[in-house]
Amino acid sequence: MGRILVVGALGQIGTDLVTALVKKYGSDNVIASDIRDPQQDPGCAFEILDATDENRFKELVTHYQIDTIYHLAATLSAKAENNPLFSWDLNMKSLLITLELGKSGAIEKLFWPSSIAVFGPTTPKSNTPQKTITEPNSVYGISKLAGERWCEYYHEKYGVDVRSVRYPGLIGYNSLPGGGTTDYAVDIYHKAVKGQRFECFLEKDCVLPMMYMPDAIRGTLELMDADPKLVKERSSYNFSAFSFSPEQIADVIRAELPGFEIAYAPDQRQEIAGTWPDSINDAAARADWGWKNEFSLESMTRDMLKNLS
Ligand code: NAD
Ligand code: AKB
Repeated sequence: MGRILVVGALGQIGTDLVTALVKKYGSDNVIASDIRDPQQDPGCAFEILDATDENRFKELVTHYQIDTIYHLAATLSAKAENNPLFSWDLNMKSLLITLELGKSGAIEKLFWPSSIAVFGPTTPKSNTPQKTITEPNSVYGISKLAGERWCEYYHEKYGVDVRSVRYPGLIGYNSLPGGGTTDYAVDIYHKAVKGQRFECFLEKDCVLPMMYMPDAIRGTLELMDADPKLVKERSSYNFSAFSFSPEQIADVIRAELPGFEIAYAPDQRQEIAGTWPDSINDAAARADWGWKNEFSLESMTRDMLKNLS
């Protein structure tokens, strides 16, 4: 077995993914990388890697005998609107470098996450199907949709074993989110445990699909472990757990912390959120490779509050 390279490993997902990979495969078999230095020991080897630097990618793949890449580096939805061309360049160029590594046979397997951001204002909003209208109108959504098309293309034309899910908003306690539209659903818990009032940048009734990080990491590893014949969707799988609005999550937090207060000051992130589905149909992931979420909004909330306290 070759080693695993995690790109963008210091971000919200990478922090938990590296821990899970080290636990599963051992610290000698996992290499964490990012464009910045770690603030704490990632528990395995760490290398600086700019995901748009093809030569450095090749150097690390050869040096560490990498056979699997988890490519997490990207600019997320809210941040991408501030710098569209930079974000397009990072999100696309880095993906194409990793797909080319798959095409050349330098690596055997690639994970690249897509997002519910591939959907847009013309997509059916509820129980959004796997295959449906995808006309995103955010920079991030456009890059994720193009990325999905490239993944399927490289799989069909060159046999690249690339696997992907359309993550919903992810919520975890080990790391902070990096500039997305669903970030409020992490920040709210940090304020709640400090006994502070939370000001939400989305409208109180804006329902979005969300998932607890332990489920997201387990599902990601299950997809990567699945028999290739079972992975029928090579663009990206719908991937879902539950949905809620800011008002609903605040009610569930209040059931645990009765004094918790929330106020609303919607900003430009509401424009993005308003174009995304309120719920996702992930029947294909469940049927093809057995995806099943464990956490609900209520059990996630109890676990978040316990761990953050
Ligand atoms: P994040 O912003 O928290 O982390 C991204 C990491 O990439 C950061 O550590 C950053 O330093 C690093 N990075 C930035 N530019 C880089 C570069 N040029 N080279 C190497 N590293 C670079 O993001 P995340 O939430 O961990 O998301 C990871 C992936 O999952 C992204 O592709 C994102 O679109 C996708 N995703 C995330 C969510 C979510 O809710 N977190 C939902 C859907 C999809
Ligand atoms: C974001 O809000 O940008 C991400 C995502 C759903 O892709 N959390």
